[in-house]
Parts: sequence; C-alpha cells; structure tokens
Amino acid sequence: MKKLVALAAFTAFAAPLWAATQTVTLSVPGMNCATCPITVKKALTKVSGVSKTDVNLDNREAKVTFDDAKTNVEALMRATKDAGYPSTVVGSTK
Ligand SMILES: [Cu+2]
Repeated sequence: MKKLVALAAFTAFAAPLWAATQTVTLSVPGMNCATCPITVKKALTKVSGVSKTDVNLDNREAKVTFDDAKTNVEALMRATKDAGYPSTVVGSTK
C-alpha cells in the first residue's frame, strides 16, 4: 500500500513533464516594420504543435508556446528562418 501511494505521488509530480508544454522566447532581429511580426507569427503558427505565439516588434522577440511531443525549438527556428527571419533562442520555461 505504501508503495502505491509513493507511485501515485510520483505520477502527480511527473504529469506536467509528460504534458510537455513549453514556452520559448526567440530573438528575431530581422523584424523591422509592422508587417514583420505578422509574417513571423504566421510562420510559427503553421508549425504543428504550436498553441500560442506572441510576437513583439519592439524587442524583436517571439514568445512561442508549444507541445514538445509534436515539435521542438529547432523546428520553430527553422520556420522563422524559412519565412525570412532567422532567430535564436533567448530563453525557455517549461
Ligand atoms: Cu517588415
């Protein structure tokens, strides 16, 4: 019985890791006018697994929330690059 409780506690603790929603901030220095963020946002939204995209022209950053079972940071960076805006990772939170 004690073992079962421990397992349940572990499962509860590990569940958020399995859900695997991550948020990453990408630096997109190539954005320089009002339409750039729209293009970047479109490109990122098209990536399967992306649930939320917040593009900020002022600090030239794109905050992307995605399911890491479906996509990854490399794919997000490739998407912005393919749209004409190479990006780099600023930071990420799980
Ligand atoms: Cu532009």
